[in-house]
Amino acid sequence: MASESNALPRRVLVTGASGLIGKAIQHVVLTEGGKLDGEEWFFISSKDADLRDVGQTRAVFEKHRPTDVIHLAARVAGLFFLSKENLQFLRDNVKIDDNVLHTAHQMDVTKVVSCLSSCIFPDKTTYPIDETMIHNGPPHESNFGYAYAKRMIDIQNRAYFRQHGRCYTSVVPTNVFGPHDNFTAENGHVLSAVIGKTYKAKLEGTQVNVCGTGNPRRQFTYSLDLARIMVWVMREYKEIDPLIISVEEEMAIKEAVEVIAESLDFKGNIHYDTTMSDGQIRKTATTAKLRRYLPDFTFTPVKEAIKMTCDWFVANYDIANK
Ligand code: NAP
Ligand code: GFB
Repeated sequence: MASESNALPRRVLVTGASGLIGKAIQHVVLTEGGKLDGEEWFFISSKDADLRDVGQTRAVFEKHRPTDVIHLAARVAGLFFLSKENLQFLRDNVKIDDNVLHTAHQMDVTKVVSCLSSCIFPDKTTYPIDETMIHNGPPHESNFGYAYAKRMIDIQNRAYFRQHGRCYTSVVPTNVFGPHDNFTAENGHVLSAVIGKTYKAKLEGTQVNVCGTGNPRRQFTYSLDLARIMVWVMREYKEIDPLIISVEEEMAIKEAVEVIAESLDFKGNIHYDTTMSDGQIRKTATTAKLRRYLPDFTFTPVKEAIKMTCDWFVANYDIANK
């Protein structure tokens, strides 16, 4: 991915940098040599500032004086936790996003790249979904609080452009997984939660309980691939309109569970608890726009990426969020 790098020097602030995607961006920038001459990067978490608080947001921006922001900070969870606390996810994320975008504007930040999510897509829709369809009808009821908060980022970006000419934009990742994920059964996303549960079942000699039928299909995107593309977006993407970032292929949850069991060498029983929700059956997104920009980008094959994530989890069991 060639870079024009014509706007250097650049001071990039990454919010939410201690999370799954933030750690992947740190890896790409600091370990894979993704940092360009003339760039300085600052990685912050909630320990540096609670971005729900406008004063703390302002203080951390004043400290680092960014020219560009990759905004990842959010209250995030898998389906089951999100659906229990729609109000809290709505309120916290609306506050975080408003504080970050408005402080960025007040401090003359040139570019902000925020994260939407494929769970914000309309529930009743035609497939595949593209970037123009995000607001066409209500999202799935299970995560409406989180989804409406995320949709507001796109509305805010348009308003900052219309009123102030700002290039504040967003990406739409699908279901992301990788090292440093949240592997807890309580609020992890499906892959990380099932990795955590399967490894525990292996250690304890018990069965694995998977939620739902295993039939829903998801586009599972490896965090390192997403991070590589997000760094490109920060440098090169000039649109206000969102960009879907995802692998093209879909995988049934049941198939993913089998890949996890094989990767962790789990030979015990796998039970599907069909009394639990399946959530949205599918939310297939098209990657046509991404392909127009980056026709040659190669995603890590999903099975390989699941195996690498399992290996990371086992090797880092002591420090993993499980
Ligand atoms: P994550 O692992 O849960 O990390 C969340 C990050 O946000 C952490 O660094 C956390 O800091 C920070 N944070 C949370 N509340 C904060 C607050 N009040 N003030 C400051 N920082 C706060 O999330 P992720 O999976 O990396 O997601 C990053 C972004 O991608 C989010 O905007 C999410 O909506 C979006 N996204 C994620 C997925 C996915 O499948 N994971 C899919 C689509 C979009 P601490 O560690 O200090 O708490
Ligand atoms: O990753 P996930 O929680 O969220 O996956 P979504 C939920 C799907 O996986 C449902 C099944 O079909 C569940 O029945 N599943 C099976 C499990 N076992 C488990 C388990 O142990 N934990 C979890 N969590 N699911 C997400 C949003 O929707 O979309 C996220 O909730 C994010 O916040 C993401 O925006 C992109 O894929 O349904």
